[in-house]
Amino acid sequence: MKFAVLTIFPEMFVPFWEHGIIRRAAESGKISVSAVNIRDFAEGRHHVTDDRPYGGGCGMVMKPEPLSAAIRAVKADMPSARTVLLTPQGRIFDQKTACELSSDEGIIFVCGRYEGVDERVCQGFISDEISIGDYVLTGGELAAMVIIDAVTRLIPGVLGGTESAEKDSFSQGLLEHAHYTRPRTFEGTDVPEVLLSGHHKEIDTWRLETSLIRTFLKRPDLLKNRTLSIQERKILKKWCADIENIIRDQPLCGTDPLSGSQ
Ligand code: 6GU
Repeated sequence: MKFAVLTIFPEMFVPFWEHGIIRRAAESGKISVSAVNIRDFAEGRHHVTDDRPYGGGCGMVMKPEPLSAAIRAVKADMPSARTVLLTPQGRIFDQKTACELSSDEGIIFVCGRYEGVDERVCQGFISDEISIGDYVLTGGELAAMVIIDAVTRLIPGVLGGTESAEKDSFSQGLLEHAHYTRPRTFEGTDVPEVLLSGHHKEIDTWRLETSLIRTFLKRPDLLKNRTLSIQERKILKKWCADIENIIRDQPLCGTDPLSGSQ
């Protein structure tokens, strides 16, 4: 997978390319990365990339000529790549989109800055608009890094055997189960006994249970949009029964503070 990023701050990407899994993926040839300076495509002595908006108003707009020239130059090397504009107006990035993008041959990211990009560039040179969430960043650079990071780890062979993408939070529509490592007792809290038992089936069941309960407590919206497996249904029903038993076994006492009566 080839990633090219068009930005006026290419230096922002240097530490990103040079660490961790992104670095390893680049070194092993699973990805190739480049940050292209839009300023290099700007004419004139000052290589200006922005200008005042027609119609007035505050803020600056990215000029169309340098940006379109930069996109054309990069596209010549990556003819099959989609051209993604990072903008808060784009569709919201999620794990499913990361998965879709991970089978592309190449992606060109265009990082907007200032108040926005000249509309004629958006219309003539951009195939996708993506946002990373409902908040406003000063530019698309961090968003491009977020997307490149999430996509890279899904490319086959990028994660080693010990770091699996299949068990990720979201990949099965559930949050990941709880994790423990040594020591066995930390500040008075023990690792759950089942994890020390060596019973792989029981461990899998426990993990699925913690995964389900976490999702229910932290992100119930994820459960609503997902079909439960037979085993998951069983686990949830067991909890329901356990909770009902607890309630049934409690004696009724005191008054109901919500009813307002004494
Ligand atoms: Cl992709 N760009 C900017 N500037 N702000 C954002 C964003 C992108 N995604 C969320 N906020």
